[in-house]
Amino acid sequence: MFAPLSRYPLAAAVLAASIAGALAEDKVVNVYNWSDYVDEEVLAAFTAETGIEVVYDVYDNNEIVETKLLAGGSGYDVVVPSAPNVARLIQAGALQKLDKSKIPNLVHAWEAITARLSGYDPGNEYAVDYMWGTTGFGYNVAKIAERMPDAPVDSWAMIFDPEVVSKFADCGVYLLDTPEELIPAALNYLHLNPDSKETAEIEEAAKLLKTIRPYIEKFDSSEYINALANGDICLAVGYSGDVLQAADRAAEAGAGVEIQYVIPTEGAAMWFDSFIIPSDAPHPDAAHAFIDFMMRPESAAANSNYVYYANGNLESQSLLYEDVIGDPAIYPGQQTIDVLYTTTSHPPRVQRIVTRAWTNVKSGS
Ligand code: SPD
Repeated sequence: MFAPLSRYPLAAAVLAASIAGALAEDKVVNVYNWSDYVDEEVLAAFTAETGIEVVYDVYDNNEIVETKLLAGGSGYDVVVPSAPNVARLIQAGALQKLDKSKIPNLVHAWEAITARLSGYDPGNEYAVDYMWGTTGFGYNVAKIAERMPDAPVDSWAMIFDPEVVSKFADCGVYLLDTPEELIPAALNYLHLNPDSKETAEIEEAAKLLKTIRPYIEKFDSSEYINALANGDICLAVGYSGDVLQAADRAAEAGAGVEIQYVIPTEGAAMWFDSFIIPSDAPHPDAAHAFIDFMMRPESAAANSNYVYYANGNLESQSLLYEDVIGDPAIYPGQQTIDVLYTTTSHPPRVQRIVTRAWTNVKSGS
Protein backbone atom coordinates (compact mmCIF):
# COMPACT_ATOMS: atom_id res chain seq x y z
CA MET A 1 0.00 0.00 0.00
CA PHE A 2 1.22 3.55 -0.80
CA ALA A 3 1.80 5.91 2.17
CA PRO A 4 -0.49 9.00 2.15
CA LEU A 5 1.25 11.97 0.56
CA SER A 6 0.59 14.08 3.66
CA ARG A 7 3.50 12.20 5.25
CA TYR A 8 5.78 13.57 2.51
CA PRO A 9 5.03 17.32 2.27
CA LEU A 10 7.72 18.01 -0.34
CA ALA A 11 6.56 15.20 -2.63
CA ALA A 12 2.97 16.40 -2.25
CA ALA A 13 3.97 19.93 -3.15
CA VAL A 14 5.95 18.76 -6.19
CA LEU A 15 3.05 16.59 -7.38
CA ALA A 16 0.52 19.38 -6.87
CA ALA A 17 2.74 21.80 -8.77
CA SER A 18 3.17 19.37 -11.63
CA ILE A 19 -0.57 18.67 -11.86
CA ALA A 20 -1.24 22.41 -11.83
CA GLY A 21 1.44 22.84 -14.50
CA ALA A 22 -0.09 20.17 -16.67
CA LEU A 23 -3.53 21.73 -16.34
CA ALA A 24 -2.20 25.22 -16.97
CA GLU A 25 -0.35 23.87 -20.00
CA ASP A 26 -3.57 22.90 -21.65
CA LYS A 27 -5.37 26.18 -21.11
CA VAL A 28 -3.90 27.73 -24.23
CA VAL A 29 -3.49 26.63 -27.83
CA ASN A 30 -1.24 28.57 -30.18
CA VAL A 31 -2.72 28.42 -33.65
CA TYR A 32 -0.97 29.60 -36.83
CA ASN A 33 -3.29 29.74 -39.84
CA TRP A 34 -3.72 31.48 -43.18
CA SER A 35 -5.25 34.96 -43.03
CA ASP A 36 -9.00 35.31 -43.77
CA TYR A 37 -9.50 31.60 -43.14
CA VAL A 38 -11.74 31.18 -40.08
CA ASP A 39 -15.00 32.28 -38.53
CA GLU A 40 -13.85 33.86 -35.27
CA GLU A 41 -17.09 32.81 -33.61
CA VAL A 42 -15.95 29.21 -33.93
CA LEU A 43 -12.76 30.07 -32.03
CA ALA A 44 -14.81 31.81 -29.35
CA ALA A 45 -17.11 28.78 -29.07
CA PHE A 46 -14.09 26.51 -28.58
CA THR A 47 -12.82 28.68 -25.73
CA ALA A 48 -16.27 28.97 -24.15
CA GLU A 49 -16.68 25.21 -24.13
CA THR A 50 -13.18 24.09 -23.17
CA GLY A 51 -11.74 27.05 -21.29
CA ILE A 52 -8.72 26.85 -23.62
CA GLU A 53 -7.62 30.26 -24.84
CA VAL A 54 -6.81 30.43 -28.56
CA VAL A 55 -3.76 32.55 -29.44
CA TYR A 56 -4.20 33.02 -33.16
CA ASP A 57 -1.50 34.22 -35.60
CA VAL A 58 -1.82 34.44 -39.37
CA TYR A 59 0.41 34.08 -42.44
CA ASP A 60 -0.15 34.33 -46.15
CA ASN A 61 2.33 31.91 -47.66
CA ASN A 62 3.70 28.43 -47.09
CA GLU A 63 7.34 29.46 -47.36
CA ILE A 64 7.26 31.33 -44.05
CA VAL A 65 5.47 28.46 -42.31
CA GLU A 66 7.95 25.90 -43.54
CA THR A 67 10.94 28.02 -42.52
CA LYS A 68 9.55 28.47 -39.00
CA LEU A 69 8.63 24.83 -38.49
CA LEU A 70 11.91 23.54 -39.85
CA ALA A 71 13.85 25.86 -37.55
CA GLY A 72 11.93 24.41 -34.56
CA GLY A 73 10.82 26.22 -31.41
CA SER A 74 8.01 28.03 -33.22
CA GLY A 75 5.79 27.76 -30.14
CA TYR A 76 2.83 26.81 -32.33
CA ASP A 77 0.49 23.94 -31.47
CA VAL A 78 -1.61 23.79 -34.61
CA VAL A 79 -0.53 24.97 -38.06
CA VAL A 80 -2.26 24.67 -41.45
CA PRO A 81 0.28 24.20 -44.26
CA SER A 82 -0.55 23.00 -47.78
CA ALA A 83 -0.04 19.38 -48.79
CA PRO A 84 3.40 19.52 -50.49
CA ASN A 85 4.74 21.38 -47.46
CA VAL A 86 3.21 18.80 -45.14
CA ALA A 87 5.10 16.10 -47.07
CA ARG A 88 8.41 17.95 -46.66
CA LEU A 89 7.77 18.68 -42.97
CA ILE A 90 7.00 15.01 -42.29
CA GLN A 91 10.23 14.01 -43.98
CA ALA A 92 12.19 16.50 -41.90
CA GLY A 93 10.69 15.10 -38.67
CA ALA A 94 9.09 18.46 -37.86
CA LEU A 95 5.59 17.05 -37.21
CA GLN A 96 4.15 14.68 -34.64
CA LYS A 97 1.84 11.80 -35.43
CA LEU A 98 -1.74 12.61 -34.49
CA ASP A 99 -3.28 10.67 -31.63
CA LYS A 100 -6.49 9.82 -33.44
CA SER A 101 -8.14 8.60 -30.23
CA LYS A 102 -8.19 12.26 -29.21
CA ILE A 103 -9.89 13.36 -32.44
CA PRO A 104 -13.16 11.36 -32.50
CA ASN A 105 -14.65 13.83 -35.00
CA LEU A 106 -12.25 12.43 -37.59
CA VAL A 107 -15.14 10.12 -38.47
CA HIS A 108 -16.58 13.08 -40.38
CA ALA A 109 -13.55 13.43 -42.66
CA TRP A 110 -14.42 13.29 -46.34
CA GLU A 111 -12.86 10.13 -47.74
CA ALA A 112 -12.35 11.62 -51.22
CA ILE A 113 -10.16 14.36 -49.71
CA THR A 114 -8.43 12.09 -47.20
CA ALA A 115 -7.47 9.80 -50.07
CA ARG A 116 -5.93 12.72 -51.99
CA LEU A 117 -3.99 13.76 -48.90
CA SER A 118 -2.61 10.28 -48.37
CA GLY A 119 -0.40 10.92 -51.41
CA TYR A 120 1.44 13.47 -49.27
CA ASP A 121 0.92 11.89 -45.85
CA PRO A 122 0.84 8.10 -46.29
CA GLY A 123 -1.71 6.56 -43.94
CA ASN A 124 -2.96 10.07 -43.01
CA GLU A 125 -0.94 9.90 -39.84
CA TYR A 126 0.08 13.54 -39.49
CA ALA A 127 -2.47 15.78 -41.20
CA VAL A 128 -6.22 16.39 -41.30
CA ASP A 129 -7.69 18.45 -44.13
CA TYR A 130 -9.14 21.78 -43.01
CA MET A 131 -10.03 23.46 -46.31
CA TRP A 132 -9.28 22.96 -49.98
CA GLY A 133 -9.67 25.19 -52.97
CA THR A 134 -8.36 26.38 -56.29
CA THR A 135 -6.09 29.14 -57.55
CA GLY A 136 -7.54 31.16 -60.39
CA PHE A 137 -8.11 34.88 -60.79
CA GLY A 138 -10.58 37.54 -59.80
CA TYR A 139 -11.54 40.51 -61.92
CA ASN A 140 -13.60 43.67 -61.74
CA VAL A 141 -16.33 43.09 -64.29
CA ALA A 142 -16.90 46.73 -65.31
CA LYS A 143 -13.27 47.83 -65.40
CA ILE A 144 -12.19 44.89 -67.54
CA ALA A 145 -15.12 45.31 -69.95
CA GLU A 146 -14.36 49.05 -70.30
CA ARG A 147 -10.79 48.32 -71.33
CA MET A 148 -11.41 45.23 -73.43
CA PRO A 149 -15.03 44.38 -74.27
CA ASP A 150 -13.99 41.00 -75.74
CA ALA A 151 -11.53 40.13 -72.97
CA PRO A 152 -10.88 36.35 -72.72
CA VAL A 153 -12.29 36.29 -69.19
CA ASP A 154 -12.36 32.50 -68.92
CA SER A 155 -8.72 32.07 -69.84
CA TRP A 156 -5.29 32.43 -68.26
CA ALA A 157 -4.59 34.66 -71.29
CA MET A 158 -5.99 37.42 -69.04
CA ILE A 159 -2.77 37.08 -67.04
CA PHE A 160 -0.19 35.44 -69.28
CA ASP A 161 -0.79 37.10 -72.65
CA PRO A 162 1.17 40.37 -72.57
CA GLU A 163 -1.12 41.86 -75.23
CA VAL A 164 -4.10 41.27 -72.95
CA VAL A 165 -2.75 41.97 -69.47
CA SER A 166 -1.07 45.17 -70.67
CA LYS A 167 -4.55 46.61 -71.26
CA PHE A 168 -5.32 46.30 -67.54
CA ALA A 169 -2.05 47.64 -66.13
CA ASP A 170 -3.60 51.06 -65.53
CA CYS A 171 -6.40 49.68 -63.32
CA GLY A 172 -4.11 47.48 -61.22
CA VAL A 173 -2.98 43.87 -61.57
CA TYR A 174 -1.71 41.83 -58.61
CA LEU A 175 -0.10 38.39 -58.57
CA LEU A 176 0.08 36.11 -55.55
CA ASP A 177 3.48 36.52 -53.97
CA THR A 178 4.55 32.91 -54.27
CA PRO A 179 6.29 30.80 -56.89
CA GLU A 180 4.35 27.72 -55.81
CA GLU A 181 1.28 29.12 -57.55
CA LEU A 182 2.66 31.22 -60.40
CA ILE A 183 5.28 28.82 -61.79
CA PRO A 184 2.80 25.90 -62.10
CA ALA A 185 0.14 28.20 -63.59
CA ALA A 186 2.65 29.48 -66.18
CA LEU A 187 3.82 25.92 -66.96
CA ASN A 188 0.21 24.84 -67.43
CA TYR A 189 -0.47 27.80 -69.75
CA LEU A 190 2.55 26.72 -71.82
CA HIS A 191 1.07 23.18 -72.05
CA LEU A 192 3.90 21.86 -69.88
CA ASN A 193 3.53 19.73 -66.77
CA PRO A 194 2.48 22.16 -63.98
CA ASP A 195 4.37 19.94 -61.54
CA SER A 196 7.50 19.83 -63.68
CA LYS A 197 10.84 19.27 -61.97
CA GLU A 198 12.74 20.03 -65.22
CA THR A 199 15.06 23.04 -64.97
CA ALA A 200 14.56 24.02 -68.61
CA GLU A 201 10.77 24.00 -68.24
CA ILE A 202 10.85 26.02 -65.03
CA GLU A 203 13.07 28.55 -66.82
CA GLU A 204 10.48 28.69 -69.63
CA ALA A 205 7.76 29.48 -67.13
CA ALA A 206 9.93 32.17 -65.56
CA LYS A 207 10.56 33.64 -69.00
CA LEU A 208 6.82 33.91 -69.61
CA LEU A 209 6.32 35.57 -66.22
CA LYS A 210 9.05 38.09 -67.06
CA THR A 211 7.18 39.15 -70.21
CA ILE A 212 4.17 40.21 -68.11
CA ARG A 213 6.21 41.64 -65.23
CA PRO A 214 5.96 45.27 -66.50
CA TYR A 215 2.16 45.15 -66.10
CA ILE A 216 2.13 43.86 -62.52
CA GLU A 217 1.58 46.49 -59.85
CA LYS A 218 2.24 44.28 -56.87
CA PHE A 219 3.04 40.76 -55.67
CA ASP A 220 0.71 40.20 -52.74
CA SER A 221 -1.16 37.33 -51.08
CA SER A 222 -3.57 38.99 -48.66
CA GLU A 223 -4.23 42.68 -49.38
CA TYR A 224 -5.73 41.80 -52.76
CA ILE A 225 -9.03 40.86 -51.11
CA ASN A 226 -9.77 44.43 -50.05
CA ALA A 227 -8.02 45.91 -53.08
CA LEU A 228 -10.41 44.02 -55.38
CA ALA A 229 -13.42 44.74 -53.16
CA ASN A 230 -12.71 48.49 -53.04
CA GLY A 231 -12.14 48.74 -56.78
CA ASP A 232 -8.48 49.70 -56.24
CA ILE A 233 -7.33 46.94 -58.61
CA CYS A 234 -9.11 45.21 -61.47
CA LEU A 235 -7.35 41.84 -61.80
CA ALA A 236 -5.61 39.50 -59.36
CA VAL A 237 -4.41 35.93 -59.37
CA GLY A 238 -5.84 34.59 -56.14
CA TYR A 239 -7.29 31.79 -54.07
CA SER A 240 -10.93 30.83 -54.64
CA GLY A 241 -12.36 31.78 -51.24
CA ASP A 242 -10.31 34.97 -51.03
CA VAL A 243 -11.72 36.25 -54.30
CA LEU A 244 -15.23 35.22 -53.28
CA GLN A 245 -14.79 37.10 -50.01
CA ALA A 246 -13.73 40.12 -52.09
CA ALA A 247 -16.89 39.76 -54.19
CA ASP A 248 -18.97 39.57 -51.03
CA ARG A 249 -17.33 42.59 -49.42
CA ALA A 250 -17.80 44.54 -52.66
CA ALA A 251 -21.50 43.65 -52.80
CA GLU A 252 -21.97 44.59 -49.14
CA ALA A 253 -20.28 47.95 -49.64
CA GLY A 254 -22.88 48.71 -52.32
CA ALA A 255 -20.52 50.92 -54.32
CA GLY A 256 -21.22 49.16 -57.59
CA VAL A 257 -18.08 47.01 -57.68
CA GLU A 258 -18.71 43.52 -59.10
CA ILE A 259 -15.98 40.91 -58.70
CA GLN A 260 -15.95 37.61 -60.55
CA TYR A 261 -13.82 34.55 -59.70
CA VAL A 262 -12.60 32.37 -62.57
CA ILE A 263 -11.20 28.85 -62.71
CA PRO A 264 -9.72 29.20 -66.20
CA THR A 265 -10.68 26.65 -68.84
CA GLU A 266 -7.01 25.64 -69.31
CA GLY A 267 -7.04 24.30 -65.74
CA ALA A 268 -5.94 25.53 -62.34
CA ALA A 269 -4.32 24.36 -59.14
CA MET A 270 -6.33 22.41 -56.61
CA TRP A 271 -4.75 22.46 -53.16
CA PHE A 272 -5.37 21.16 -49.65
CA ASP A 273 -4.54 22.92 -46.37
CA SER A 274 -4.33 20.62 -43.34
CA PHE A 275 -4.13 20.82 -39.57
CA ILE A 276 -0.80 19.51 -38.30
CA ILE A 277 0.87 19.52 -34.87
CA PRO A 278 4.58 20.44 -34.80
CA SER A 279 6.79 17.83 -33.12
CA ASP A 280 7.74 20.35 -30.43
CA ALA A 281 4.24 21.80 -29.88
CA PRO A 282 4.06 23.04 -26.27
CA HIS A 283 0.38 22.07 -25.80
CA PRO A 284 -0.29 18.85 -27.71
CA ASP A 285 -3.44 17.97 -25.75
CA ALA A 286 -4.97 21.35 -26.45
CA ALA A 287 -3.90 20.97 -30.07
CA HIS A 288 -5.79 17.68 -30.40
CA ALA A 289 -8.84 19.20 -28.67
CA PHE A 290 -8.74 22.14 -31.08
CA ILE A 291 -8.53 19.94 -34.18
CA ASP A 292 -11.35 17.78 -32.84
CA PHE A 293 -13.55 20.85 -32.30
CA MET A 294 -12.80 22.13 -35.81
CA MET A 295 -13.75 18.72 -37.21
CA ARG A 296 -17.26 18.93 -35.77
CA PRO A 297 -19.61 19.25 -38.73
CA GLU A 298 -21.10 22.43 -37.20
CA SER A 299 -17.66 24.07 -36.89
CA ALA A 300 -16.53 23.05 -40.37
CA ALA A 301 -19.79 24.32 -41.88
CA ALA A 302 -19.60 27.62 -39.99
CA ASN A 303 -16.04 28.15 -41.22
CA SER A 304 -16.86 27.34 -44.85
CA ASN A 305 -20.00 29.48 -44.76
CA TYR A 306 -17.83 32.35 -43.54
CA VAL A 307 -14.69 32.04 -45.70
CA TYR A 308 -16.17 30.52 -48.88
CA TYR A 309 -13.71 27.63 -49.05
CA ALA A 310 -14.68 23.97 -49.37
CA ASN A 311 -13.77 21.88 -46.32
CA GLY A 312 -12.69 18.29 -45.79
CA ASN A 313 -15.69 17.36 -43.65
CA LEU A 314 -18.37 15.33 -45.40
CA GLU A 315 -21.01 15.62 -42.65
CA SER A 316 -20.77 19.41 -42.73
CA GLN A 317 -22.16 19.56 -46.24
CA SER A 318 -25.79 19.34 -45.17
CA LEU A 319 -25.17 22.38 -42.93
CA LEU A 320 -23.66 24.58 -45.64
CA TYR A 321 -25.56 27.53 -47.05
CA GLU A 322 -27.02 26.78 -50.45
CA ASP A 323 -24.88 29.53 -52.03
CA VAL A 324 -21.76 27.79 -50.68
CA ILE A 325 -22.40 24.10 -51.41
CA GLY A 326 -24.16 25.09 -54.65
CA ASP A 327 -21.43 27.43 -55.90
CA PRO A 328 -19.20 25.64 -58.44
CA ALA A 329 -16.43 28.15 -57.66
CA ILE A 330 -16.32 26.60 -54.15
CA TYR A 331 -17.43 23.02 -54.78
CA PRO A 332 -16.58 22.52 -58.46
CA GLY A 333 -18.36 19.88 -60.52
CA GLN A 334 -16.57 16.87 -61.98
CA GLN A 335 -16.00 18.56 -65.34
CA THR A 336 -13.99 21.30 -63.66
CA ILE A 337 -12.26 18.92 -61.27
CA ASP A 338 -11.00 17.07 -64.34
CA VAL A 339 -8.97 20.11 -65.41
CA LEU A 340 -7.55 20.85 -61.96
CA TYR A 341 -3.98 19.85 -61.24
CA THR A 342 -2.12 19.25 -58.00
CA THR A 343 1.55 19.79 -57.27
CA THR A 344 4.09 17.90 -55.19
CA SER A 345 7.08 19.12 -53.23
CA HIS A 346 10.28 19.75 -55.17
CA PRO A 347 13.59 18.11 -54.32
CA PRO A 348 15.98 20.72 -52.81
CA ARG A 349 17.92 21.22 -56.08
CA VAL A 350 14.73 22.04 -58.01
CA GLN A 351 13.40 24.17 -55.17
CA ARG A 352 16.53 26.31 -55.34
CA ILE A 353 16.00 26.82 -59.08
CA VAL A 354 12.36 27.79 -58.51
CA THR A 355 13.29 30.24 -55.75
CA ARG A 356 16.00 31.86 -57.87
CA ALA A 357 13.74 32.07 -60.92
CA TRP A 358 11.02 33.71 -58.82
CA THR A 359 13.42 36.27 -57.36
CA ASN A 360 14.43 37.18 -60.91
CA VAL A 361 10.82 37.45 -62.06
CA LYS A 362 9.96 39.78 -59.19
CA SER A 363 13.00 41.98 -59.61
CA GLY A 364 12.49 42.04 -63.39
CA SER A 365 16.11 40.95 -63.97
N1 SPD B 1 -6.71 33.23 -47.21
C1 SPD B 1 -6.60 31.82 -47.22
C2 SPD B 1 -5.73 31.35 -48.33
C3 SPD B 1 -5.51 29.89 -48.30
C4 SPD B 1 -4.66 29.46 -49.39
N2 SPD B 1 -4.09 28.24 -49.19
C5 SPD B 1 -3.66 27.56 -50.35
C6 SPD B 1 -2.27 27.63 -50.69
C7 SPD B 1 -1.91 26.63 -51.72
N3 SPD B 1 -0.62 26.82 -52.25
